[in-house]
Amino acid sequence: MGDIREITGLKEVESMNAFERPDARTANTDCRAIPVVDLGPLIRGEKDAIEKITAPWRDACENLGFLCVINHGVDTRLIEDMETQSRRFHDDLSVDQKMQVRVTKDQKGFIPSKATILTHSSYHAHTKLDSVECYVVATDFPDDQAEVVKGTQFYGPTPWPPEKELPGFKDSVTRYMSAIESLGLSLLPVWEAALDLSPGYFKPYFEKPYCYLRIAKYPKVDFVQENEFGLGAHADTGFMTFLPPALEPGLQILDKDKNWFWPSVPKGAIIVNIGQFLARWTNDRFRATPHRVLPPKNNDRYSFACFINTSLDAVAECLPSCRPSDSPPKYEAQSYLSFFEWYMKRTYVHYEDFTDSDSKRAETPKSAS
Ligand SMILES: O=C(O)CCC(=O)C(=O)O
Ligand SMILES: [Fe+2]
Repeated sequence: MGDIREITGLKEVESMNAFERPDARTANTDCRAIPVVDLGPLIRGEKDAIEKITAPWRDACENLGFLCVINHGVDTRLIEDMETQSRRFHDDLSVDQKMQVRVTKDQKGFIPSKATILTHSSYHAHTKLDSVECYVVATDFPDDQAEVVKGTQFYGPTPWPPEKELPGFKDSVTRYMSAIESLGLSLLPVWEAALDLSPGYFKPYFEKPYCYLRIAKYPKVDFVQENEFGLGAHADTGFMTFLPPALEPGLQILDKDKNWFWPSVPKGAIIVNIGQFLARWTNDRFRATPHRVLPPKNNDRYSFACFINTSLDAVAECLPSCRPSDSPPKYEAQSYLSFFEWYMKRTYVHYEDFTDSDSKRAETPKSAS
């Protein structure tokens, strides 16, 4: 498959002496509105809701690959509370406490700063490790489920900080995640209609949705070099992502002409974008759009992207409405589990420490150098 990070845009500064280069945040990057879809009719259960939403949804997915939803039904207080919970996790716990819940082979838990780089990237300008630190919460499975008993990768439990260290944290985060999961599942009829699929087509693929939440902190940085990122350019992995815009700027999106821009989003909206698993399912009719985060200047930045995906064992084979008439589909049928595993091994340096049957915790993640 094509590398989603074949991205340029820094050439003009490459020839400059390091001391003459401007702060990367001051580069000539415009601010643009992204498509806005009103989910009010769907949330209110109006009869013609799907018809109203389908055309703008399809248009956004086939072009920018990013949109935002308003009147989405997620209580503002839940979003505000997640901001508080993110700060509590990152700022109230000590490094030792965070390392007690460090990331497991299942990609759940705390990932310290400078642990991430897309090691399969051909985007040579991005040579530094990302400054983001994050805590990942993901769907847990019953203890007696066969894969859990066997220790299959991604089926193990989320390591939570003890309740006495962060009272109410688990409860708040779980409540937020289930609100976003419900929103995602309520949108399945919209995805089906936008892809000309029969009603209910996606339902069996979402029997046990595998969802995860990245509770991230981007520390403020005085000066940002041109190949330095909070989170380097990437496209998300799964089906759909929900991201309430962070209070500090930082997110940039790559348009179809390979220009980066800062998205502007109405107050209260939630950003929605497409992951690579859905994009390959649609034979790239829907776009898994590269995006990145520049470190903030004035204040630390907190974000909580929630990824709503199919069941881990769901197999995506080019959708009937996306099959090319004159050639085979670009991608082989693949399960979400095997795609996710492929992606994670190439994204996190700590994955060198894990094998499928290895249930031990990672040691401190290695640096890439
Ligand atoms: O922090 C943000 O605004 C975006 C985060 C993101 O892209 C991700 O976690 O995949
Ligand atoms: Fe992302």
